[in-house]
This record gives sequence, C-alpha cells and structure tokens, in this order.
Amino acid sequence: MSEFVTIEREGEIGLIGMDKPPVNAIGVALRTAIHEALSDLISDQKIKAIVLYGAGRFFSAGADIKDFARSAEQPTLPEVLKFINDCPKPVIAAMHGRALGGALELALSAHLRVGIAGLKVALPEVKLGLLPGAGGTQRLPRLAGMAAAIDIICTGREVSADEALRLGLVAKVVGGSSRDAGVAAARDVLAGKLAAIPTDDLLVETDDNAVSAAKARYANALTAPQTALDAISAATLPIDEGLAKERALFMALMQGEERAGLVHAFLAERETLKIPEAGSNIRSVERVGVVGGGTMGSGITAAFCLAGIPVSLIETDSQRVIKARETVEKYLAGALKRGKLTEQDHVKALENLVTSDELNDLANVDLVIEAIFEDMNAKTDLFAKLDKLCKPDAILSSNTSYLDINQIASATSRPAAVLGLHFFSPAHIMRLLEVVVTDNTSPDIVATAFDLARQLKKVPVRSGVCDGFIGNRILSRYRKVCEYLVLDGVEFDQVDRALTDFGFAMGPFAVSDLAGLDIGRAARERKAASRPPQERYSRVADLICEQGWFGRKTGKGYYLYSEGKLIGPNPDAQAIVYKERAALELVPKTFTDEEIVARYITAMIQEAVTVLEEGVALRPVDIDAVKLFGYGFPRHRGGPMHLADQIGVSELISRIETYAEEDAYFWQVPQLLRTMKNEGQSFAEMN
Ligand code: 3H9
Repeated sequence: MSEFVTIEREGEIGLIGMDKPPVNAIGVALRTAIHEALSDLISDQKIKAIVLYGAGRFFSAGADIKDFARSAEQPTLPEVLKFINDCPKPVIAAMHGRALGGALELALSAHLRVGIAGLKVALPEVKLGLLPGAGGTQRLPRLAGMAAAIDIICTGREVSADEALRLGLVAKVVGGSSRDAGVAAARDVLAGKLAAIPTDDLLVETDDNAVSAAKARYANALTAPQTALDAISAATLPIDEGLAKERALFMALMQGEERAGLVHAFLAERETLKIPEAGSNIRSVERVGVVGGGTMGSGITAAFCLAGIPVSLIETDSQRVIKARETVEKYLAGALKRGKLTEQDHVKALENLVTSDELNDLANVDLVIEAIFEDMNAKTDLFAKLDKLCKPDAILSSNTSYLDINQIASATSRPAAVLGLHFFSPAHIMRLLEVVVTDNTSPDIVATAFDLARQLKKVPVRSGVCDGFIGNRILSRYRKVCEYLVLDGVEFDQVDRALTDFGFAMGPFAVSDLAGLDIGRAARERKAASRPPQERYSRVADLICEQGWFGRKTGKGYYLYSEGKLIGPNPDAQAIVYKERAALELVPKTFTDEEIVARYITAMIQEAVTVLEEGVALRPVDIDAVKLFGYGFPRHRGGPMHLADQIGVSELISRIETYAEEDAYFWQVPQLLRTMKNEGQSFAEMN
C-alpha cells in the first residue's frame, strides 16, 4: 500500500486517510493510492461504508500544483472521482481545515459530506487560470444550485462551514476530529439516520438569469472565469456530457499563458521564502518602534497593529504625534470596516498602540523601523542615537527607498543588527516587503525579518544594497522609457492606456499623479549631480512641476482632477510637451500600443537582468515577486522574468539592439542575456 494513505477498518466502516504532508496535494501518487485503497475496501465484504478524511492541518489543498505536467496521467482525478461517485458502498467525506479545488471536488463526488467547525472550502481554480476540472462545475450546481455554483466558482472565494451547511454542501458541522466525525456519520448512514446519495444522480435546475448576469459580469474578466461559466452552463446536460465538456475546457486552459502566469505568481509568493538564512535563529519581537509618522510610518504602524504586534510610534512634537495617531486610527477604522479586523482586535490594537514625541520611549523595543525623510545625515544621526538608547540586542532597520544602508549601519556600534525593511505605500495594504541585507547583517536578523513578514502577512523578498534596491531601481529605468516615448510623440494617456490594457491597474503617469509629482522631482534632483552626461533627459516632468502642478493633490498634473476624481488629460501639460519637442527639434512619431508595451517591458527586463547579474536579487523569481506584489505587475503575466522567458532571450536582444539605434547609451544588452542565449538557458532554470 502507498505511503500516502492510511487504511483502517473499524467494524463495518473502512477509513482512508490522505497523508501527504504538507497539504495533502493530490498528485498522481495520491490519486493512485486513493483509487487502490477504495478498490481494496470495496472488495472487502465486511466493509459496508467508507470514510475519506485528511491527516494533518487540512483535508487537502487540492490537485498538486507542482505536478500539473502529470495531470493527464492515469488514473486522472476525474477518473478517481467518478469511481468514488459510482462506488457501490456509501462514501463519506469528512473535512477539516481546508478543502480546496480538487479536494472539494473529491468530497463533492462522495455520497455525503460532513465538516469540522472552522472548515473552509473553495474552488479557487480561476485564481490559477483554471476551472475546477474534476467535476466541480458539474457537481457543485447539483448540490448548491446554479447561482451559488457560479458565484463560488467564478470568484474562487472561500465558503465558511456555516455557509457550506446552508448550501447543502455538508450535511453536518461538528466538533472533534474529522476521522471520528466521519465514523459517526458513516454509522448514521448505516443506521438509516443520514442519507448518502451519489451526486451524479441529482439534477440541476436551469437558471438563465444567473447565467446571463454572470456573462455580463465576467465579459471583461480573464479567460478562466468566462470559461468556467461555459462549463457550469453545461451542468444541465446529462452528467457524462457535462463532465466531458468540463474536461475539454479545463485541458485548454491548462495549456494557456494565463494559467502559467498565475501558477508562477502563486509559487513565487512561496519561493521568496527560500533564502540562505532560513533556519537561523529567530529572535523574539514583542514590541516594535516606528520613528516618523508620515504616510509611510503611519502605514507601517498600522500594519503591525493589524498583526496584533504592540507598536510605539515616535514623532518630533506633540502636534505631529496627534496627526500621526489620527492617521493610524483612520487606517485601523478602515480595516475594521472592510472586515480585516474584528471589533475585539480593533480595541486591542488601539490599546497596544503608543504614540509619543520621546525617542527614549524606544529603550525597550525589540525592533525599530526608521521612516523619516530621505536624508543621509538625518538618518545617520538618528541611528547613532538609537544605537545608544535602545537595548543592546534590539534590531535597527530603515525604511529608506534607496539610501545606502551600509552607510546607515556604520553610524551604529551594531552593524550586524541593522537592515533595511522597505515597505510599500500604503504600507498596511501593500504586500511586498523588501528585506535589504547589508554587508554585515547577520543571518539571524534576516531570518527574524522574514518571520516578522509572515506575521504581517507580507511577501518578503531578500535584496542586496544598491540605489533603489530591486524594485525602485528597476522602476527608475522603465519609467524613463515613458518619458522618452512622450518626447518622441506619444500622449501621456496613450502610454497609460496601453499599459492598463496590458493588465496594469494604473498607467505610470496616473501613478505619478497619485504619488505626487514632487516626489519624482526630489528623486531627480538627488540624482542630478551623478546623472551621466550621455543619458537622455526629459525636462517635461520638471516643467510641469514648475507650474505648481503636483498631480492629484493639486488638482492638476498629467491629468486634471475634480474633487479628487480624474476627469481627463491635462491639455496644459500636453502643451508643455509640444513646446519641449519643438525646442529639441523633435519630429513626433507614432507608436502602437504594442510598441509602447514592448519598450516598457524590455527596459524592465533589461534592468532586472543587471540586478540579477550583480547578485542584488537572489533569483529571477524574487524579481517577479517584487514587481507582482509591490508594483502592480499583472498577476496573470507572472512577472517580468516569467514573461521574459515567453518573449525569449533572442527576441529581447534583438529588441534592445534595434532600440539602441536611437539611443545606444540607454539600450545596452546585459552580458547575462548574451550568455543565456549562447547556453540556451532560461530564467526559469535559474530559479
Ligand atoms: C486544482 O485542484 C485543479 C482541479 O480542479 C482539477 C484537477 C484535474 N499543490 O501556502 P503554504 C505547497 S488546482 C502543490 O505556504 P499555508 C506550497 O507551495 C489547486 N503544492 O501554506 C508550499 O510549498 P513549499 C487548487 C501546494 O498554510 C507548501 O505547500 N488549490 C499546494 O500558508 C505550504 O503551502 C489551490 O489553489 C497544491 N495545491 O496555506 C490551493 N498548495 O513549502 C492552493 C500548497 O515548497 N494552496 N502547496 O513552498 C493554498 O491556497 C495554500 O497553500 C493553503 C495553505 C491555504 C492550502
């Protein structure tokens, strides 16, 4: 028998326990094991009912995402599930923790389901660019009705145990272990107290309203929810026809780029945790200090409050303290309203929040995050003070977006305990956290930062020190391409439209308006002295700032705003572009949306490759995670390095060489790309 299932016999009841840590993922080995175990119990005359349950934390996380290449190997999951449905003895699925995707489908093919309190079920396949491909689109409507099935499948949302009970997905929700609950339910079935019915025997009522409403809702969505809807619509057909249709649609999605991108994004979130420092001693962080209560500092403070970690926020004077506290309280009230925080946790978070204008109040914290303005002298002064007043084993970190953390660390007597914790605005919402490791940061400090990120529900990515770290350094390059495109003939809103059509939530010019054009200007001023004379420079943004137009907050930037709402392009900003083009004697050219996207993405990949070459990022997948979780890169495209593999190294080199005919300084082929071409290597292989 397989190592992945346990088989037990308790009187007339046979038990199959799935036992494949960490999440009972159902790959070919577990599928085979379940099939064999079931055959064994069917042929055992003494067994009258069969219970399926999961060992460990969950019932199961569904089909094995890492084993998708083998999903067509026999027995396929649909075959195993048909075997369960057709089993001559009643089969009871007893679920605890989570039953997701193929695992819920497994339970739907059983004749009765029971849940343990706290259970969450879902068919999250659309989030991976798929549809439930093992009967979910046919059996869920049979049990819960068409409208509920459309909602659950097309959104991929989680369903609580109570809702599952209401919808008829489980017959009972009980306490205790799933194994024992399964045995109890099986006894009830054998005693005639509970009915066990093959799901495939049930009929589905058509619901044209629900289908047409969903068609309209998902008309502009990704392919997966639309295709899932087609599969669900087939649930009114005889079961075998519906299942065949579902399988065909599932296999088509499996081949798609959308699926590849979304699965890569899912795995990227977990891959970034695999760092050289993993396994080092993790220090306990009981209370955190944040210095600086501006947008970043308040957001960071709120992030800790949301995670239930006590935090002390320090500002320079009482007025600023009041303002910072109000901001944090506003963020927490928002989280409460959105259901991210319970009433009870909200009260506790406020109790755990200390605000003060006394730096000495940080004497007992375990970790300090500095979030003051970006000035090296101010930061080194502060770190020298913190070094003196904080506990000897306190960790000191900076939220700087680009300054040299090695230099900041050298202002202290504990450089091994200094690192960068670069949050992204709004810090209580954005998931990315760049963990910037200096030349001296010790492994236990890095491991502690990663553990903290887990508590904050962030996606931590390890970065080396360089100007802008992984994210902003790459951003500063592809952002320049937008400036060049505008000078060369494209209107701001065409750039934005091309990129939102590609999948970014906002275009780069709309983002600049939102962040405030003064922020970008400060960064340009800082770099002005070191800007290479050969580098092409667009003055357009500076000229717009000269008008006092800083974007959304001033009502004018690249766009015009009324009461905070974007109402259209700013013709006066465009006039500045025309004037600048004339001054530079540039003849405007036209660019298609595809050309705009190609230049933008190629510049992003070009700098990302340099970041890899220099070892600032550990692996291509870390860069993907940075762009996905901090910069709005469209999730279904998997990240720039995943996309680079799809574009191909030769094509990328050819693009850069073509663009170099206009600007040979900006467009240079990184050596790593040439090496990859010669060796036929992909970025995926470097992960
Ligand atoms: C499907 O079912 C298709 C069917 O309809 C049709 C088939 C024909 N497979 O997230 P964690 C790994 S599609 C393989 O850190 P948590 C994960 O990568 C599937 N591996 O734990 C990680 O590995 P590593 C539909 C999986 O407690 C480790 O397990 N199902 C799978 O924070 C721990 O994971 C889903 O979409 C999997 N299915 O969260 C569910 N799931 O240590 C996806 C996880 O090497 N999974 N791993 O990095 C989840 O949502 C979360 O992992 C879960 C646990 C909530 C289960």
